[in-house]
Amino acid sequence: MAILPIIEVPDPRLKTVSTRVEKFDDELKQLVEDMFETMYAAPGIGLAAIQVGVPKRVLVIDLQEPDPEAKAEDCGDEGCGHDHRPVINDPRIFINPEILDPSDEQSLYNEGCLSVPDQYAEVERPAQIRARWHDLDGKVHEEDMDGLMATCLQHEMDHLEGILFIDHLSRLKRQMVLKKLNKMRKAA
Ligand code: GNR
Ligand code: NI
Repeated sequence: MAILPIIEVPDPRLKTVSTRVEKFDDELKQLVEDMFETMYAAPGIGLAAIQVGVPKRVLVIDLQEPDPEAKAEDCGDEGCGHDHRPVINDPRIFINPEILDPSDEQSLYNEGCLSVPDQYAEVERPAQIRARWHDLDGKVHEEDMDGLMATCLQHEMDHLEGILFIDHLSRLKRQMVLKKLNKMRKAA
């Protein structure tokens, strides 16, 4: 297991079109393990292989949504303002994913990306999709998705085509986001 460095803009590798996985071998399993460790450490809810410099069509997602059944845990820090509800872990692996019949209905989500750190912007995408992908054994799966899962999978699949969420914004908004990021980097 290893936490891998995450590539950030303007690294040109983020523009790579990733290639399909042909061999479902131990090297692939190792990559997926390292991607989960890297995503949880970041922390993030999804990661594409190209974000750790590997141009293969491999994604991991874990939405880590708060457990609606569980009560908030007291962190001891009075009024700290954070949500301390335990999350439900649901690690998902998508190899060679495809999107089938995206809905005409769109949904807006305030997206972020580990490769564009600490920057957020509203992106519109189809609200419902059907996804098809391979698992680690090469077996094919299909599932209807909506909500954050549909948004996140489409964000991750964009990475496989060398596209970032900021590429969906107007040029003005994209430049504003990149300027803010540079300002933040200089301050750090
Ligand atoms: O951690 C992430 N959060 C997120 C929020 C809204 C829409 C998409 C995402 S994915 C992002 C992690 C990432 O950069 N994946 O490529
Ligand atoms: Ni991203």
